[in-house]
Amino acid sequence: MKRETSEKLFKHSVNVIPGGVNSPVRACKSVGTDPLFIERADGCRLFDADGNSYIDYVGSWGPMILGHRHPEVIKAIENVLNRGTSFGAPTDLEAELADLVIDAVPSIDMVRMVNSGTEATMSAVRLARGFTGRDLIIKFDGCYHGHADTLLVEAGSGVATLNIPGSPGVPEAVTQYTLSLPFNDIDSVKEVIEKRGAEIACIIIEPVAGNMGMVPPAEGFLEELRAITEKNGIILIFDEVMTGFRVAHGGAQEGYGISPDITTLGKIIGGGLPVGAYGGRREIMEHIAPQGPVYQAGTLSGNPVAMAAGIATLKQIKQPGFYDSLNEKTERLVKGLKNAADSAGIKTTADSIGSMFGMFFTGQAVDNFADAKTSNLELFSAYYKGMREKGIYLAPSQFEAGFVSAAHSDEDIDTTIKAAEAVMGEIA
Ligand code: KE4
Repeated sequence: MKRETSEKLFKHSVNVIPGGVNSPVRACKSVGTDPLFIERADGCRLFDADGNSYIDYVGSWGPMILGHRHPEVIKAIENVLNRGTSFGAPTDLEAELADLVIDAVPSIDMVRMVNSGTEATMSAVRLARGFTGRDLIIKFDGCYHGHADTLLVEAGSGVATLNIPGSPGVPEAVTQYTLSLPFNDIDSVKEVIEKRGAEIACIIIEPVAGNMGMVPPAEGFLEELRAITEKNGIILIFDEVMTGFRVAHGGAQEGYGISPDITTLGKIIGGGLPVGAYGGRREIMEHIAPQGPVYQAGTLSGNPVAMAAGIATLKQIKQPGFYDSLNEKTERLVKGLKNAADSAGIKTTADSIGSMFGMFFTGQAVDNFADAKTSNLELFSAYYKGMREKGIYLAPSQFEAGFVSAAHSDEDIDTTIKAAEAVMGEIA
């Protein structure tokens, strides 16, 4: 495929933007190639600067569950522009989106809009600390909750040891309050709570992990987590920035029947515009300024244009049957990808939850980050590049999830499976 224009644009961007991108994963470094510059998108397709078209399974990393440029979303954005773009004052739209979130997620009585998933999780952790008066937090290896200092930690060696900063610039003084434990390992949680339960403000988890590749919770893991946090007065935060409105209308918490104390959201609720949110039980949320003492603010929080896009999106996905056909398509896709690998003798572990999917290039089961890291990254890179050459746009990392949209047709799924059959044969 022709790449000249993307290459030219990338040469310019790398001079003026670190790595030429505004978010690291987009640079495609981990798959050893350069990024495509996207000209436009429509339905389930992206069109790059050289005019090549791709079936898109990244969907802007989750938001585009309706597909690109859904007419209702575009119309809602056009309409709101007649009112203006930002007032720095409350509007009817914020409560309208809040209502749609509260109706969909029973554990949420009140919700605060912010501008990104990072802001949502950062604020949720501060709220949990403010509400409990405790400092320690627990997260899980391989779960990503955005880039707030307190959540950018790598697992220390050994379960209960304190953590090491996950990036230069994050002081030990901050990460000393964050413990990272193996995902799906309830014993490690029990061990830490045994020792330091009274100091722990919250446990934050992606109920279905999507940032180490897709890793579902082990049978009973979330239930035990809910029980033990309840018992110890620890706030349970479900980070549903990716899974919210994705794995089910009410998120993973609906699918698994768990009621967390705080939920963080993002991506889909902005319909492609910058929106994050955190919400939960009224008695907790009332601690947020200006109603309570826990401070959190944002110039563009609840921005009318972003709210309009989110409202239009959530109205579409609450239509009856929306998830049934979407989830079926996803299951068929993953089965096809897995069969393609099997026929080429390539060992993979593939799965889907709702319209989120993952495929690890490893023959073993993947229950946590350590398992995920047994994947063959060269093989994944060859697969990624081969599929891109055939017009299939996947996430450029083994440790990301894929997404199917309502705009993907059965024919698009068939085309994707055929491309995988060819590529798997080539790379085997
Ligand atoms: P943002 O700050 O990127 O809006 O959200 C952070 C975040 C929080 N929680 C979860 C579960 C998330 O998946 C994310 C962001 N996801 C990544 C994709 N792995 C965004 C892509 C990127 O970093 O460019």
